[in-house]
Amino acid sequence: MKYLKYLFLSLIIISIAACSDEDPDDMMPEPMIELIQAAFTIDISDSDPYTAIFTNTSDVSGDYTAVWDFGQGDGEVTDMSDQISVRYPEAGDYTITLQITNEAGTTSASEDITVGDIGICTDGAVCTGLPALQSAAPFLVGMAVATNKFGDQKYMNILRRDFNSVTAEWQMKMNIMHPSEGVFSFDAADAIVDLAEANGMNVHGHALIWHSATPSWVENFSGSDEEFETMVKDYITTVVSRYKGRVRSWDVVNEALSDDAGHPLRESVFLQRMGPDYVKKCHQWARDADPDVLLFYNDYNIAGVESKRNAAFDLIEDLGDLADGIGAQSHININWPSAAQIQDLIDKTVANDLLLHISEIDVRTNTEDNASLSSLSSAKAEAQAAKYKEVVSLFNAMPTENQYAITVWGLRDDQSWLINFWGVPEWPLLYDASYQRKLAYQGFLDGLE
Ligand code: 9MR
Repeated sequence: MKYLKYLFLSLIIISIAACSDEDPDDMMPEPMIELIQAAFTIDISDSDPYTAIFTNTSDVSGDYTAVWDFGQGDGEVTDMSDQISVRYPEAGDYTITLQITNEAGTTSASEDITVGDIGICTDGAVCTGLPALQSAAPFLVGMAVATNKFGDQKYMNILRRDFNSVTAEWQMKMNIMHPSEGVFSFDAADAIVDLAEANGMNVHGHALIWHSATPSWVENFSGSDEEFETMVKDYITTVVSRYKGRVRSWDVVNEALSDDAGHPLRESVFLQRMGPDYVKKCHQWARDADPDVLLFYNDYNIAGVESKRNAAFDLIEDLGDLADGIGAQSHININWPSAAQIQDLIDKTVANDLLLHISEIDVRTNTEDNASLSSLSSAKAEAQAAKYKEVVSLFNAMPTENQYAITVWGLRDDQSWLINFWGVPEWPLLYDASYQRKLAYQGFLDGLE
């Protein structure tokens, strides 16, 4: 018994000694449970601009629960999925909260969204409360469209909401509609005209003849000049007749003038094969095919370069009754052209009893300091809004009977042709890459006041 007592005491002493050598961490019976910080991201569905997709990005492990409040007054919902889609059909402001709970406690994250009349905006700046362009403007407001975007619901919602006229950005040009001899391809053009018709939109046809969109079989036409002319006549007659009564207006020969001194007709296969009267002939064939269609002469730098403006009005004067209007493309920038130059274009349009189509407007910002901007600064965004406002306001003030339309050359900044063309970042349009309305949109509206 006495020995047992000593043995027991010795064991206690040994175990105390052993414990005191141990790392204190190893003494914890179980690993510590840490709080999980709740986090989530919001995306807007590509197929439905009123549906938000919430992705739970909390760094979860072990046992936890995820409880959402989607801000629609439906209370809390426990949902452990990684991604949840929720539809917000009603306009308004919503706060979405995610709570993550584990043994260590609860954390939460919240984000606000605004639902406007074109769907969900994740940035409330200028995305709601603004009227649609087409309801604010007393003239047609056009958009350059392409069928490859027709599956994008957000694009379509904005198109239908803001615009009441369309121009095909490339799908109604000769290289697309007459790709090889004897072959016509109207699928895309038909889809554009059908869309416009289904939505009560005007269609501006662009462009019957353009040196930059001439198919190679036409460039290298193997027949005689006479056969060439017959082919062009057939082409124009076929296209204009096909869309008779559905396409309200056509650019007949796009950019016929060169930029050489005096702006003579540009060297092209049409000038070479058909002679200096070729523009007039093309207008005549278009007029014969549809006597009611409006015929435009469309070119760039019409406002900004005085000599070209004058040359364009001279060319139109030569066309007499075969021209109804002038298309000033308006690929402009925040500093150019000046209000006085635009006003001169307007005055000459009115003096010549023509319609004016601001036919392809986009406003560059990244034109100074070697295109050093890598994002749109607020100063440039404001300058851009001011330029849109100036153009719209001058156009709006001209006699109604001389206004045809203002057409914007693309919907979203990142879809603009200018980015590839100049090879530098640019943000020339009214909507940013996330379909948020920019200050430029507000500038357009301000021009209507
Ligand atoms: O923006 C258009 C671009 O997507 C096309 O690839 C290109 C060729 O069809 O045409 C661009 O639009 C031009 C318009 O038809 C005429 N004026 C200049 C425009 C920019 O190049």
